[in-house]
Amino acid sequence: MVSRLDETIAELAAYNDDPDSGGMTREVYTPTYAAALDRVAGWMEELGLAVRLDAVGNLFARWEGAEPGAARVLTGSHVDTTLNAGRYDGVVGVLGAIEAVRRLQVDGVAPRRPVELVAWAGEEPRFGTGCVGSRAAAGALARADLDALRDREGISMAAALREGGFDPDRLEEAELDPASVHALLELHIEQGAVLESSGDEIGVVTAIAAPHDFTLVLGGAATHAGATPMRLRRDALTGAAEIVLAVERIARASASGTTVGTVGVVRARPGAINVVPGDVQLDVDVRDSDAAARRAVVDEILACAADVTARRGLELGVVPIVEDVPVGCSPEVIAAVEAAAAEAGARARRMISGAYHDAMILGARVPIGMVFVPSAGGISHHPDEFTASEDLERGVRVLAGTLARLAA
Ligand code: HGY
Ligand code: MN
Ligand code: MN
Repeated sequence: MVSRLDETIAELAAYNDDPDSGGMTREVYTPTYAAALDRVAGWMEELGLAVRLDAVGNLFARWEGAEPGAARVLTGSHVDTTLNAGRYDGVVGVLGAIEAVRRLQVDGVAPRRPVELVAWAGEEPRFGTGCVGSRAAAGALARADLDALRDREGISMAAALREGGFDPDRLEEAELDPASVHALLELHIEQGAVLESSGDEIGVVTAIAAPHDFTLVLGGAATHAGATPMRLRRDALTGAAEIVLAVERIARASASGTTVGTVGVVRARPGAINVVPGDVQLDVDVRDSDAAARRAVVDEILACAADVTARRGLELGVVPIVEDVPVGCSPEVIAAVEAAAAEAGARARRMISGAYHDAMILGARVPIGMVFVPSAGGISHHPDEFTASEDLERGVRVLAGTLARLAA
């Protein structure tokens, strides 16, 4: 059975800047992203909702409640993707929310509180840091950040905003008043294999792990690969290799047992086969829902990097990228999700989100909750990302039931 949600997910997947790779690339503030967002706005308007774009391109659609002045229930996710990604990450939370509201309307549910759908801009880290749209909404982005945040080509977020028809100087207009939000709810694919391996069907998220990311800059000597004897080298890449392995070792040994550490980006210059690498940059991503454990792991990684570079006669620099705070989900929202899951007859389990989400950013200021549906094989951020139709259907049903409770 192919549901309407399957169809809209498939239609949105056509807005892709890298179709030949077999994966999805749809980065925020690109023309392809703008066209996809416009298609999403069309689906929202079909529900009779008032649609608006804020100053940084967050898309909102409001379903008025019986009490328009009451604090709203926000629900949504993102439709931008990382590189060579899948078609479900974020998209399920935006298109699934549209389906949930459609269902509630068809069932004649009249919410007391306004229910507002949202597609956050830039959840994926095109500019090095993720969740730029929800950070703006949380008042956690300064105007200077828009010039400092840059993508792989060195394009600033401010320039990308202008290119997309937005005005970076109107950033502050995007900030939401926390008092105007009763709760924020995000339906999302799990992106791991906990649900699939346990046979559970719905994840009731209790906390969201947060990233502490930074770039390690190693300076050595770019010399002739043939004429430089091994004992006279200051090879920045061999030093970096020791550190990459240390990130893995230290994260594995973390006291919490839930810390993860990744070096996903290595930039080695000059990048010629016959030159000893003189400059290397490592982008390091360390995450945990336990802030103290994450702190201990980062401190040990930095101490190890200092040892390795001192021993090898290399210079070391550390450039901060982001240090977000892990957040807990609201007990009220967790209870509403569990009640909706029970009503839907779904096997639900409480769990932590290893991935970060826009809900993590807003969670510092408003009550949040998340509903997870299984990812086949635990695969995500990959062309093979997949969630079965019946799992999507169950997620929409639980989301609708949770919205009905929170908006009552
Ligand atoms: O990296 C993350 O956790 C998110 O999927 N962008
Ligand atoms: Mn993602
Ligand atoms: Mn996501």
